[in-house]
Amino acid sequence: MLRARHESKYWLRQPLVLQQPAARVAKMNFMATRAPTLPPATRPAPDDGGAVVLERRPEKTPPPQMYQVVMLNDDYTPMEFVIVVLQEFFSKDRETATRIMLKIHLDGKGICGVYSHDVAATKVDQVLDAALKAGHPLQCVSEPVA
Ligand code: TYC
Repeated sequence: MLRARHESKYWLRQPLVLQQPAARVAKMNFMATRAPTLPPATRPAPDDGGAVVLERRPEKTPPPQMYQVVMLNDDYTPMEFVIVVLQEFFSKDRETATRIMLKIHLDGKGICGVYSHDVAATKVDQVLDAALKAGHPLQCVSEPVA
């Protein structure tokens, strides 16, 4: 049977902009009576019973491995040179530098500071470079902190 346009069940399918003003209003009124549909992303899957799946959060990044710069004793490097090196490259005040130097002198080695890998390597380079230039056999190494 041939129906008038407004009787057709397809009349609402036309794009809203193409419809006559009265049809647009009728469609808007009609839509206002419908329950809003959820967007697909938030609509629960039909067969999951509304279950919520929590995603496992990735593990926290572990703190970076730290390295201690250890200075070694020898019989030739002057105490004063070691104190100045500790002040200059390890930012120690005179008193702390003297205490560390004496500890190294007595124990054979001592920790100058703890740093990230690259910073520790740079400190070692600076000490060895200064010792070499001054003609002292002062040695130091960097080692991972347990
Ligand atoms: N033992 C050295 C001396 O008697 C002093 C010294 C201290 C050298 C610490 C090295 O890392 C060192 N002159």
